[in-house]
Amino acid sequence: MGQLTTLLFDVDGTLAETEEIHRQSFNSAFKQAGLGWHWSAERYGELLAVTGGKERIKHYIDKYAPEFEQPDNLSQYIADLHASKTEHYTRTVAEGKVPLRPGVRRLLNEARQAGMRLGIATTTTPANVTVLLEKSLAQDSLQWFEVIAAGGVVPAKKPAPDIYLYAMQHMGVEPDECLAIEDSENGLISAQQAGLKTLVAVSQYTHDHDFTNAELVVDHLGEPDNPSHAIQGSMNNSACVDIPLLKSMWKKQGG
Ligand code: XBP
Ligand code: MG
Repeated sequence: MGQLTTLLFDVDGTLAETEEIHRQSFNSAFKQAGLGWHWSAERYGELLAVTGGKERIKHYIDKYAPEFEQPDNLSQYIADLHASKTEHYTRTVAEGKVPLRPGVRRLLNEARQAGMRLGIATTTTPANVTVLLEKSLAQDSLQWFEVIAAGGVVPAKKPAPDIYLYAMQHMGVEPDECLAIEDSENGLISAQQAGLKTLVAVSQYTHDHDFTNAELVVDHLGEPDNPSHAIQGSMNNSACVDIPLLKSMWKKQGG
């Protein structure tokens, strides 16, 4: 009988409500470039269906900016615009004012104390992960994760399974000893296509996403004084998402 040895965490929307900062950073980059583009929260919620900031900008141009005079080297233009956005984003997060979501720090510490292995599988740019972990979690927290699989290290971003497969390959673990923690429909699809049992903590931009196939969907990972609530599946009488709950969920799903 195997056991649950490894937790794989998504970043944006899962560790912290960072998508709103991404949105503001995109808008700052557009303004700095003299573009009259502004992504409202509503528009951004739609655009999040496309993962990856560069892919998202290209999708926006194709769908919403037909008047945009495309430069000869559009992909370089987008890459430069995205690099500017990443500068805005990392500068904001580096101020250390981005709080982790409820239960994230607690669960990570519980997992470490239980000797579990930790990895990250995210679509976002690596620099965004570094600054969030160092400034919002702990200065040395990059070392807590055996792999930080981020952004363009794989050919296809979520919902493709690539980033989770990459993370497991680099950790030398099999899907049946892992569990993924996500916030979005694309993330759920990616993790499940990689063969992973998945817990979803719904986030600010994913309340209307389809999580039908998720083993457990909660409002957040919870704290003893701020309990989680199951939106789908059962909390097994746990007040918050803790290691025993993850292990029982994992077993129930044929772990
Ligand atoms: C979320 C994403 C990212 C961010 C923006 O990643 O899809 O594209 O929205 O970051 P995840 P970049 O939920 O997998 O962490 O602009 O660096 O892509
Ligand atoms: Mg996410």
